[in-house]
Amino acid sequence: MASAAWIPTLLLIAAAAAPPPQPHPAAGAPPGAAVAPDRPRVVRILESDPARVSRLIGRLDVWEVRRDLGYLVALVEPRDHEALLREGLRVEVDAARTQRFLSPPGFPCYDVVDDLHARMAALAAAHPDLAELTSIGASWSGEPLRLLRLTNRARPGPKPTFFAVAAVHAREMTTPEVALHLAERLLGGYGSDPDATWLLDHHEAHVVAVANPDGRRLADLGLYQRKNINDSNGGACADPPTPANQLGTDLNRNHSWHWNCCAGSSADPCAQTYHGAGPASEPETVALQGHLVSIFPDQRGDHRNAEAPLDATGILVTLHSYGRLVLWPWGDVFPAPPNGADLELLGTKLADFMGYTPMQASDLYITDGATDDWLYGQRGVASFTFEMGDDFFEDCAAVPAIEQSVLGALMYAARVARAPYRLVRGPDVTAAAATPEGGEAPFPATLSADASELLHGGQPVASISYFLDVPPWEGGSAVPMLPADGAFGSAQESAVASVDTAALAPGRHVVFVQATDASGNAGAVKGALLVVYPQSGVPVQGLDVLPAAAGGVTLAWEPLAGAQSYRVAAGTLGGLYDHAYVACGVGGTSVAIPDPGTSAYLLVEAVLPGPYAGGFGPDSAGLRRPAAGGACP
Ligand code: 0X9
Ligand code: ZN
Repeated sequence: MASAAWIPTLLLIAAAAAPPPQPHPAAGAPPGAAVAPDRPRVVRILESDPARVSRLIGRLDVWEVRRDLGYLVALVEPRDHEALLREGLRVEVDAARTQRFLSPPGFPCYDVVDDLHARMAALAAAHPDLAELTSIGASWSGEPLRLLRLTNRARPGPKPTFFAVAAVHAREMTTPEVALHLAERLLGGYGSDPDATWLLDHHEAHVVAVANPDGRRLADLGLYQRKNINDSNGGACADPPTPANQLGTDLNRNHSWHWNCCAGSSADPCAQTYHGAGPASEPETVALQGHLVSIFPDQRGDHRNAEAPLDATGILVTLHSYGRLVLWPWGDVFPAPPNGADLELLGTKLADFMGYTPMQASDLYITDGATDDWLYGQRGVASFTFEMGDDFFEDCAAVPAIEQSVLGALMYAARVARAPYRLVRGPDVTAAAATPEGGEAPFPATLSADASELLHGGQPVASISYFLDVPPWEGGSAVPMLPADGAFGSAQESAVASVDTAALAPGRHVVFVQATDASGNAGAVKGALLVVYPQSGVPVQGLDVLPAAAGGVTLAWEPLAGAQSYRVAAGTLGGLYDHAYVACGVGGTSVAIPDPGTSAYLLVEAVLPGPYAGGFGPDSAGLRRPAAGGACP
C-alpha cells in the first residue's frame, strides 16, 4: 500500500498547479491563438477515426470526444502539441478552456473528501431507521470506501437495489455532490415525498459517493487527478505530473470483465487510461466488485451473447463527467449487447430527464475494464454511465441545475430497479397526486395521473390504475382510473379516480399508480400520498393522574391512533379557555408535571398530522381546543 511519502510530493504538485499569473489569450480568442509557450494548453484535435481516436486517448489526457463534430478535446504539454502538429493533425487551441485551466476560478461549492464523508455520516446519524453507513473495503492508501445503504429497515427485504457510485474518476467534481443530493432528497423526503417514501419502504438505494478518495484528495487541491494513486507499477511517472504523465491506475479500466481486451486502455503506468497490473488489481476495484456481487445475483451466462431475463433485477448508475451523455454497455466492442434494445430504451428515458444524448458506450470510443461493462457482463444488471455537465470543475453556478435534472433520472432508475428491462417497456406514469392530499375522513379525494409512451415509439397507453397501500408486486388490487378525455389509446394520457376515504384508517396512505400498454406491459410506478387525519376533538382515552414521588403529578394515557406527539395544558374552571401549556412535544404516553400550580384541571391533547389538534382529557369535556392562552413552541 502507498506510504505517507506521497504527502510532500502532493504539495509540490499543488504549487505547480497554481502558477503565478501567466500571459494568456483572452477567452473566445480564435482557434490557434497564441498561448504561453511553456504552459499546458487545452486543444481541439480534429480526428474522428475510431482507431486513431483510441490511440490519442491512450497517450494524452483526453477530456472530451465529439465524434459527431469530428474532434476531441485534450489537455497537452507544449511538446505534445508540437508532436501532434508534426504528425500532420489539425490542432486548435481552445483559449477559453486553457485560460480556465491556468487560472481556475474558486470552487467553494465542492466539499473536500473529509466533508463528503462527514455528510454521509451525518445522514446516517440523522436517519437511523432509514440509513446505514458501512464500508465496502479500503482504497490504496487505506481509506475506508464508504457506502450509504438507504431503506426503511422496519420493512423486511429482500428488496430490489438501485446502486449509485460517484468519483471513480477523482477530478469529476460534481459527481459526489449529485450522489449525496440523491441521498439527502430520499431521506429528507421520507413521509412527505411520495416516491421517496415508497422507494425507501420497498427498494434499497446504495450510494458510494467517493469511490476513489485518494485521487479525490489530489483533486481537492485543484489538481486534475483522474486515477487512483497506486504508484507500485513502475514507470517512474512524472513528478510533478504532466497532463499525459501521472501516477495511478484508471479505475474505469481496471474491472475484470474482458480486462485489457480491446485496445480501450493503456499499458503505460503513467497514462491517464492505465488499466493496472491485471484485472481488478486495485483495492478500490476489488471492494466495488465484491460488494456488487454480494448484492446482485448472477442473472446472465458468461458468454458475451447470453441474455439476462426480462425480469432481471437491479440497476447501476456510475456518475462521471462530462459531456451530457448517457452510456450503456458494451463499451469494449461495437456490437450491441444481448439486452441491447431494453438498455437503449432505458438509456433514452434516463437521458430525457436531463436533455442528454443516449448512446452505447463504444459509439463514443472504445473502453475496456469499465464499471458498467463489468456489472452487466458479470451479473446481467442494467448498468449506465452518466457523463454529467460541461466540465470536470463545473462552475458552481451550474451545479444546482445539474443536481436537479440528474435527480429526476436517478429517481427513475430507482423506480424501475425491481425489473428495469421489463418495466421500461411499459408506459411511464409521469405525475400522480391526490387532491386534496389530506383531510378528516370521510373527504372526497380525487386522484389524477399522467402517463406517457412518447419515448417508446409513441405506443398507446391502454390503462392507468392505482393500488392503495399494497403495491402490485405484493398482490395489491388494481383499481382502474378513468381516462380524462373519455378514452385511452393515445401515447399520452391523463386519468382520474375518486378515492373512497371513509374506510381508511387515520394516518398516511401511499397510492401506487401504474399504466399499461396495449400488449399488457406495465411501466414504472409513481406514488401519491393520501393523509387521513383523525377527527378533531376525539378524546385521548384513559387519562390517569398519579401523584409523583418527587412532588407534582404524573399523567398517563392511552395512545391515540395517528398522534405524532402530545401536549398538556393546565387551566382553572373560572374561565373555559384560560389554560396554558405545561408540557409540549411529549413523545410517549406519560409525562411528569412537577408543579401543576393551582390548576383545576389538566388536559391532554394529541397533535395530529394535519391542521387539527384533538384528543382532550376527561376533565375537559366540551372544550375544542385552547384559545390564545399560550402556545406550544
Ligand atoms: O473514459 C471514461 O472512462 C469515461 N469518460 S470520462 O470522461 N468520465 O473519463 C467514459 C466511459 C465510457 N465507457 C463505458 N461507459 N463503458
Ligand atoms: Zn469519468
